[in-house]
Amino acid sequence: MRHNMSFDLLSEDRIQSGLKTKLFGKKIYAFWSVGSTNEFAYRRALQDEQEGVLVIAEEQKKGKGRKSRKWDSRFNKGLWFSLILRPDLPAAKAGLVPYLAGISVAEAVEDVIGLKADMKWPNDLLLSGRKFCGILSEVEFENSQIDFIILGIGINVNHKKDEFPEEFRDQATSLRIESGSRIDRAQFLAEVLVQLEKNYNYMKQNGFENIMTRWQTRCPQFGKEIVVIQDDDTYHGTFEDLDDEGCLLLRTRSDELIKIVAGDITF
Ligand code: BT5
Repeated sequence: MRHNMSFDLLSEDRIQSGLKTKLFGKKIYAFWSVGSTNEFAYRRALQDEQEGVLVIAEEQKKGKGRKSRKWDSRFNKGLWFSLILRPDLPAAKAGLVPYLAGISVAEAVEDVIGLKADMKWPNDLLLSGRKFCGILSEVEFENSQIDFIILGIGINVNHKKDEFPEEFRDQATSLRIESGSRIDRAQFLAEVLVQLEKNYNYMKQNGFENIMTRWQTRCPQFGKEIVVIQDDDTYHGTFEDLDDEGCLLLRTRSDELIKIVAGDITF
């Protein structure tokens, strides 16, 4: 199949010319097709690549979700990218970085498209109750400090409804479907990177508290009754809080407080 879409290719030049950041995206690896941007970035980071490097692809052949799930990353439709971060933070804080990423994407969506995205624990972003963005952060530790974090973000931008796989078509959406118009991905990426860099710098100065509060106010399930699945266990209770490592604290009906480290909320 021939692609006639040179007006909207995420080339390094095109991305670079729209950048408004000081650090994020100053060095770019832009691929037509790659296995996973997270995996490429991880390998580069192991070879001492510096903070702020952006790895992005038009298509991922093996886009990854959490727990060996797949992330559908079809050609030319979305933003599939990873950033190398090297925050000077203890290992215990690594789990908070995806929250920072989530609100950054939500704030970019609100600024550019005027739509208010909801957060779904742990790190999904929804519009009209459907997922348009997923975040996968992978961390390398050195003793009890973070050596680097690969922050992977997938955003469905210009998909039409029938461009999602049938198995999750009803649960997925794109910015185009929600806004009713096609979106310039390079411009939108520039906005996401601005918000990410702003929040990242803010966090370095002020810690995560305000960021976590902003996340909570965007999460409709916060403080409400939820069902959480962790491995083979299902828990019912109230989403009471997030702890200082990003774990979900669930108040069960028998008034126990359970800490959920990794799981999924079902509706
Ligand atoms: C995620 O996992 O949502 C994390 C996705 C991270 C993707 C980015 S893209 C750039 C970087 N490089 C990578 O290789 N990955 C990152 P999880 O919460 O486990 O959700 C995965 C589930 O979401 C799948 O099992 C599907 O049900 C659904 N899904 C897959 N692709 C989707 C898509 N494009 N849009 C909406 N839902 C999708």
